[in-house]
Amino acid sequence: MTDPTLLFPSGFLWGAATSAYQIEGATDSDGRGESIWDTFASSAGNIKGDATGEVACDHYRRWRDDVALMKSLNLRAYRFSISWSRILPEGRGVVNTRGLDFYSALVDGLLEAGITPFVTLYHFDLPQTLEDEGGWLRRGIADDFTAYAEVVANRLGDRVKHWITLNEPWVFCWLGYGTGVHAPGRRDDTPAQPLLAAHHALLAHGTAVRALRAAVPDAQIGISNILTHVDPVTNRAVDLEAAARYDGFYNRWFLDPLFRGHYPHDMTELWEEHMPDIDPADMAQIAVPLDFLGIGYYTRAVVADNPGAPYHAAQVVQTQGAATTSMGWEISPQGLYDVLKRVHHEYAPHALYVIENGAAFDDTLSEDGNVHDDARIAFLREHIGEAKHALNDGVPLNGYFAWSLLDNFEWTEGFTQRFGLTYVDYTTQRRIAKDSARWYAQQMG
Ligand code: GCO
Repeated sequence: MTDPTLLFPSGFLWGAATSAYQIEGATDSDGRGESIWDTFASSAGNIKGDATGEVACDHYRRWRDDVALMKSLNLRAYRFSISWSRILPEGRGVVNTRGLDFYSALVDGLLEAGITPFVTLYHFDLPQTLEDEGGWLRRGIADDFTAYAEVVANRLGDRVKHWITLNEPWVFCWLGYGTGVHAPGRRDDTPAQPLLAAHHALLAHGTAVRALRAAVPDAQIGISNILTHVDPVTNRAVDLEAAARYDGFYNRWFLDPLFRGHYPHDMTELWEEHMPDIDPADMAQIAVPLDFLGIGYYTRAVVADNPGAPYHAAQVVQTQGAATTSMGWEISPQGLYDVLKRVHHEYAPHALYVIENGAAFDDTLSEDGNVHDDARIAFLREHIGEAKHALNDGVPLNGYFAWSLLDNFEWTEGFTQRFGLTYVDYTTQRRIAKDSARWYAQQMG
C-alpha cells in the first residue's frame, strides 16, 4: 500500500542513481582508456580490501538485465554517469565510437522501458592522461571537459534531455586534491590546491553548459552538489563561527558562484593567501543560468571550533546517541528539509531534484532468499517525508533519486558499504531486490 502521507504530484520523477566507475566494470573493454580511479585503486592501501572497479557490478555487460530490474521497480528515471575514458580514451582527441555506442544502446533501452535518462557527464573518473597534465589543477581542463561534453551531447542529445555537468565538485576537489583520500590522491594541507581545482571545475561546468545548450536546445541542464545542514555544537560564539566557516567550505563555496557569481566573501577573506588567480570573466561564465540544481544529501554536520583543524579550523563531531548508518553518518531527515528550504530561499534555483539520497547498512541475505533492510525503509520513508514537507512548503522539487540502484564500489570503502536498493552478490553477480526496493516501487506504483 502506498503510504498516503507520501503522496506526491503525478509528474514527480522517482528514480535511482549510479555512476560509471562504481558499477560498470569492463575497464579494459572496447577501447576504454584509463581513469584516475583505475590508477588510484591499483595502488595497494588506497581502498579497503584493495578492491578495484575492474569488475564491480559488471553492468557494462549486464545493462539489459539492469534496465529490466529498473522497470520491475517502477522507476520513472535513472541517473547514470558517462565514463569520459570510454568516449575519449586519451581525454581529448580521438573519439572511441564503441564507448558512445554503449551509452546510446543504454539510452534506447531505458526509453523503451519508459524510463527517463538523466546523464551525469563527470562522476569522479578523470582520464589518467589528463591527470598526468595536472588534472583539475590545469586551467585548460575546462576546454577539455567542454569538448567532451559536446561529443556526448551530439550523440545522445536527440534522446537525452536531462544533463548534469559535474557530480559533487566538493568531493573530488577537496578529497582528490586536499586530503588525498580520493583519486588522484594529491594532498595539500592548505586550501590552495583544492580551491584551484574547484575554480577550474566550476569554470568547466559553466563553459560546458553553454556547449550543451547549443547542442541540445531543449535540454534541462543542471549540476549536482553535495550539501549538508550545519549545526553548531553549542551556542558559544566560537562554535557559531566555526559552523559558519564549515558551511562556507562545504555549501556556500559552490552555491554562491553558481547562483550569485562570486565566492563567499567571509571565505575569500579567510583563505586570502590561498586564493587562485581569477580571470575577471570567469565568474560570469560560472554563474550561467541553470534549469535545475541537483542536491546530494546524506547527513547533517554538527560542528565545533578547532583552531588546529586544517582548512577551516572547524571539526565535525558525533552526536551522542544519534542513530547512524554503517558509514557512521548521523541519520538526520530534518537536515534534508532544512537544506531544501535554505537553497530555495537563498539561491532560488528554478527547480530542484534530490539527485542522491540513501544509506549504507550491513545488509545480509536471509535464508529465505531476501534482504530484510527495515532500517533502509525507515531511512527512505523519513527522508522522502521531509522532501514532501519541503514541497508542501513551496520548494520547487521535481524529483527524488535514491542512491543507489545497486550495491556498488563505494570509493575508498571498496565493496564494504552496501547503498543499493538491490543487493549484489559479487561472486555470482546475482541481483536481489531488497525489501526497500519493493517498498520504493510501491511508492511510485
Ligand atoms: C558521493 C557520490 C556517490 C557515493 C554516495 C555514497 O557522494 O561520493 O556521489 O558516488 O557513492 O554519495 O557515499
